Amino acid sequence: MAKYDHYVDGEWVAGEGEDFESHNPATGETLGTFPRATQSEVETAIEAANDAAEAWRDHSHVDRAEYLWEIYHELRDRHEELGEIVSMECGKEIGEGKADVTEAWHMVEWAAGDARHPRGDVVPSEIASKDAYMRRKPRGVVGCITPWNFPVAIPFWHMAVSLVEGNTVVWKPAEQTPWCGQVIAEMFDDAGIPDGVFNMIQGFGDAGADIVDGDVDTVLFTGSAEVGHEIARQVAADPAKNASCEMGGKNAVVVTEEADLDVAVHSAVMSSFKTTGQRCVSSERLVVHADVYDEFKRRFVDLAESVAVGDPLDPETFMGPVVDADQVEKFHRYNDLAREEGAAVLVDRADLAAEEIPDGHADGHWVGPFVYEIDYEPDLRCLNEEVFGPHVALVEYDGGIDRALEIHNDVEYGLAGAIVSEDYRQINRYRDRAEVGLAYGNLPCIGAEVQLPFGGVKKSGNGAPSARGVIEAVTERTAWTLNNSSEIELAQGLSADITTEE
Ligand code: UN1
Repeated sequence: MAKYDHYVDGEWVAGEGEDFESHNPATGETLGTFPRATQSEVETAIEAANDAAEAWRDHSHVDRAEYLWEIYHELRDRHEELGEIVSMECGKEIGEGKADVTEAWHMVEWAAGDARHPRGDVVPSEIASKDAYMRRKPRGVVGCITPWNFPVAIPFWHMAVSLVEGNTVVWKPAEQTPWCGQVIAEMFDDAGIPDGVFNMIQGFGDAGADIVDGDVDTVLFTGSAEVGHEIARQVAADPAKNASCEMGGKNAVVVTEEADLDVAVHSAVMSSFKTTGQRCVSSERLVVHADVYDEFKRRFVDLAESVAVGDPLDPETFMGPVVDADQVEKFHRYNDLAREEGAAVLVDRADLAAEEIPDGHADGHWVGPFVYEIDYEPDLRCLNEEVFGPHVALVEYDGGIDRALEIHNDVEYGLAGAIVSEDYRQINRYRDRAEVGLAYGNLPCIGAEVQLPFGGVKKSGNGAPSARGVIEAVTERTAWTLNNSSEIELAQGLSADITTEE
């Protein structure tokens, strides 16, 4: 089995830390051995990125983007192969594994294409002889910490824009998906990116913390709320640094009495069970009007009973396994909690039946849908805390759209949500009042395109570390004013005369 390295300063570096293994969550099979970065290895990577920063920022945006176009083509050429690696390493079904790679090249295309678009603003001045502009400069070194559930797409959300804008990067892939990290690093190596501009170190949370503590200018983080809030707090204490963090959600789909139930059921199943509920935009709450509740429930339950859980490499599979044993344990813990809090269980495939587990996959992390109904009360933990699995509550409401919104917004998170309704007044009310960063009408609350600002409000994050949001995080603005006259004239009626004592 292959043993892989870190990629630092243009070299593959063996690393002196302990080794760790990557496992296939569907089979338990070991996929590769990786070095766990030590603090001094993280520091060396950050030093390389700092040393490379000056020369990299001297390239034009268009020249920097050329390296990314190379990667864009390699992502497309290796679509099938890399899609399978994603499926094998994080357990997503193959269609989603391939979509992860597609999302990655879309992001690279956006960032590299953006290199030829205007940047900054021309700002009018009060003084006719002055030209004023808003210009952007790279911040320097960007530390990127990415999750396992989009192991190819999200690294490119962070890194593609950071690099085109003239920053160098130090990246730590999730410890569950180091092989995807390895392949991405190979692509940067193939593209011939200058030494030190792109650095990848493998490791766990301690290595992530060393990036955050290290000599980096910006931290981009996508992952759990627990870790993200700690990073945001730590970075806020250092005025020289900034952080853009995207964390989880306790997302809801609202189905009103005016809903087309075909759209509602389809949207809810996609929102709750795609990626086995392991998207930060997955929906664990379905808030359904009393008039349509019984029919919606019957149809949703039927599908939850029958969605195909199985081998992620089989194109007939809808849901693969969850990523690891910790996720299985958390899922069961929250299912038990829901029961304790008074849930009436409607579908319990949590312990997947032995005959549903594909041959040769007994060591996989298998779970199936767990669906329950519960009377809404504000403080129920099962309606407030993110599980990150196919754990779904049906909550019935009575009254107008504002009652649905009250329930929808009554969580600390605010990432994604959807409304299903044929009534434009209800839809627009939801659009204006739903406390989320990504809102959908008559659609699932998953599947955002890369050119949208991806990020949430409230506990779900700040700064949206994708597309335009990344530009904000990884550049500094300069308000630049040039005088075209040999006289100095100031704005606000401020006198430019120098009076002397004579
Ligand atoms: C995530 O949920 O962790 O919007 C990222 C989507 C994807 C990205 C999801 N484009 O569903």
